[in-house]
Amino acid sequence: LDNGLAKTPPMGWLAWERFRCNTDCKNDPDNCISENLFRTMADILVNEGYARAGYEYINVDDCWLEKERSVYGELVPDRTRFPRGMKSLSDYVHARGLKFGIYEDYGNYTCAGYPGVLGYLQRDAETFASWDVDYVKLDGCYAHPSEMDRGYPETGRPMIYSCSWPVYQIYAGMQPNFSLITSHCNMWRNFDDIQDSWASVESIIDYYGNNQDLIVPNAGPGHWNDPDMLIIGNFGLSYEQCKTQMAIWAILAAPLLMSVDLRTIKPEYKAILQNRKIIAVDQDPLGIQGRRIYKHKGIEIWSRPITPLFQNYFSYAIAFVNRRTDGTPSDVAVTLKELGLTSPTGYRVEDLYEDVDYGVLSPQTKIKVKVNPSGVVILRADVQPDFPRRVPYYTTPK
Ligand code: A2G
Repeated sequence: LDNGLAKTPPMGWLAWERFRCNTDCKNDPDNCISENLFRTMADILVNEGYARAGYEYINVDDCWLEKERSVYGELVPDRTRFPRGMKSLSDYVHARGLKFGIYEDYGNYTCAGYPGVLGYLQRDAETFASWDVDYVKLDGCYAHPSEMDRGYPETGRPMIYSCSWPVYQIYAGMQPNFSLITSHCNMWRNFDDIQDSWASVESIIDYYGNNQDLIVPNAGPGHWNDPDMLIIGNFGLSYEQCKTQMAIWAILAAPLLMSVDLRTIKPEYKAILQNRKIIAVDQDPLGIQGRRIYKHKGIEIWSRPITPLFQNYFSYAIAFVNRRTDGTPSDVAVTLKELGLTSPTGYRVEDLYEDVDYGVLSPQTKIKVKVNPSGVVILRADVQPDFPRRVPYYTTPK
């Protein structure tokens, strides 16, 4: 969607995977979907370095509404859990220099059974604009997949549109119309909801790899494929698996929406989420989504073209993933040329998790990495300018 937003994939925090539809503020006040939860997460984004690393959006998901619209037909946030209302929460988020996102559904009901926008599309869009909403996720439960392509109405307020409908169209056996989707949406879901397990993350990685010829060309500045939230720091992934999710999401040019309890996250997981070098890959201004370029006997190699360019040669982020189940680290040895890195000027290669600088390597150089089970090694290879090999462009005045 060409609305000037999401020039790079949106980054922020989204409630759903970790906090779900917990509405029990009586027995579980600290974890229920309430204004306090979002205020707390907004504070932590700012106070604990996430905002400085690029995480900007505080996003509400399902279960924020009253079960009925007002007698005037307006959406009403749950009165006990959001007593100050959504404008007040939005103001709180904005006062911290962050942006505010909300969730609704194209159909009669949201997936969790709260009022959907059907019949109220324009009106609800205006309501969100009046609350200074910056981001709307529009889900597709209880809606007709064929009618979702109309997109979301304009309100005059620029908002990111996160569209769930491609995945509902795929579930309904339709082939999504990606030219409509890229023109109506800043980001969209292609596949199943992420769950807190490695099996779920693997299934997403496989989906994006197996369908990359259809998926990859649709990504670019303003319009991104969304493989769903980062679940780093929760319960289901090991440390290695968390590193893999972060690396592959960066290769996929994915929105980085953390769904984790930032109050209790352990420092090593926070470090993954705040890894500046990997975030820079995700946020690369060219916005070219990467691909799986090798898959054999449980070893995968993923590659993404990034800046800087030199002449017609890109720089690259390269991720090696070990999906073997034999439980020992695997060595992978490959020349840069075999990875498609052919600039005769060479590449400066560094590891983005470990502090390893390989120096400047020629395309013929073989690099060897050791990849832990269900883990990743992610490298960055910056193409070198060739001026030392050319006649200098400067001359010494005589
Ligand atoms: O509703 C759907 O399952 C959403 N999935 C999920 O992300 C979450 O919002 C949930 C809330 O009830 C898609 O948007 C594809």
